[in-house]
Amino acid sequence: MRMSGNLLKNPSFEDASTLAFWDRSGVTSNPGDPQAFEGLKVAQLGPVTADGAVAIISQRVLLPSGTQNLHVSFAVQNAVIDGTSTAPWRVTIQWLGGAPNTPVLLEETLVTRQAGMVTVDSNDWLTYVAVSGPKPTGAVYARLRFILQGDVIGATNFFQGIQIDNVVLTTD
Ligand SMILES: [Ca+2]
Repeated sequence: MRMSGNLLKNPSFEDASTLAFWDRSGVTSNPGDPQAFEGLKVAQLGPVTADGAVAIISQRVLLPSGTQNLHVSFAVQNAVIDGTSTAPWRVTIQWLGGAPNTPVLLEETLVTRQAGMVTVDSNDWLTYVAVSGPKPTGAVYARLRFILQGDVIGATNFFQGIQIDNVVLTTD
């Protein structure tokens, strides 16, 4: 099968409407950034300010016929908000059936924050590329999720936020 174009809408978060086409939960925003990875705006998750608090952006896409795997790439950097340590984050794919409110058939974690990831400069983006496992039988849609979660380990709060830009989701 020929590789698809980007399945995501508003993939660089440039739409004038805040995070258009992305579903959101928790503290999220769409700041302008003169040092955006691409264009002029980014998606920001957090800061999360409690143990277990989450900030999520996600987008559901219809899978093209013949989809076998999904490929995702994106850029990420720490959002320098309050100087505390950065919260863990992960990127997942949920494979969904075709019925309304269908249960998630399978959720895969494609990328997690690397221990010791430090991007404190305002133009210090890291880029990631990941490939899912095979599409489960019955999957019609997929949901790409960026999840930031506050954590407390001992006396240390991991409450910082992150910024995301230039997300590309394609089939093989
Ligand atoms: Ca952008």
